[in-house]
Amino acid sequence: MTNLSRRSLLKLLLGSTFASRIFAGSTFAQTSPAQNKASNAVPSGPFTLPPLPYPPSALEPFIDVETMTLHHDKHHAAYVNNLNKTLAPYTDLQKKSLEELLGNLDAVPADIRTTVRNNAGGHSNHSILWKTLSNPGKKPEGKLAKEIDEAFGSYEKWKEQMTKTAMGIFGSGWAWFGRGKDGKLFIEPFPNQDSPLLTGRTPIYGIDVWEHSYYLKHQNRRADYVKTCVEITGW
Ligand code: MN3
Repeated sequence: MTNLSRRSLLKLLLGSTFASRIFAGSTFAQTSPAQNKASNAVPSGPFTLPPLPYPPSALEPFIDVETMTLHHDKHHAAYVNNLNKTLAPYTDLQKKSLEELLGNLDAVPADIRTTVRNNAGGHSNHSILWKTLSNPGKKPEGKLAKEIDEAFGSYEKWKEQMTKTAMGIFGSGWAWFGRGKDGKLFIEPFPNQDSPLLTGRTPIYGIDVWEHSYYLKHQNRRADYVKTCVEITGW
């Protein structure tokens, strides 16, 4: 036998021993905990966390980098993960958009309805929030500016009403500015993670008054935070 063929034989033997060990169960013993882990793991879809459209420090000093990072990477991510986990057994519901899920909650099984309401709401609300902070301080223009003047008197009056509405919320919730099915603009308080989408309306801009959105920087001073939000809203 040549050296080469001996080496080949050795390789073959080692290979087959290795292969037989794999088939004898060591690989299965290794994969089953991994499989268990996979079944407990949060599904990666159908909903995904949108990246922040700017660096988390972009709104310093108004919104600090720690709050922005926690708010997006932990709180918003949790709504997305919980929604995916809840919808995992429901392939029909996974095909629906946030608008479709929230706009027709009666189509969602009763035992997961509140969870879907809270987490689809949380995902939708925060996705809109990050976008509305993209142009800090930029005033509304064109048609929307005109509509705001008509509906609220002026942009200053709009700010006052947003502030009053946000400050009037007891506990956690949102002040939403949006458009109704009739095309009319509104400002209204919403509890928890409720969205205007629940009643078929379109959310445009919201102030998140959950403590997680301001407590690190403003502690209990919700008024300071709300004032900041209204000033840094961009259009
Ligand atoms: Mn929040």
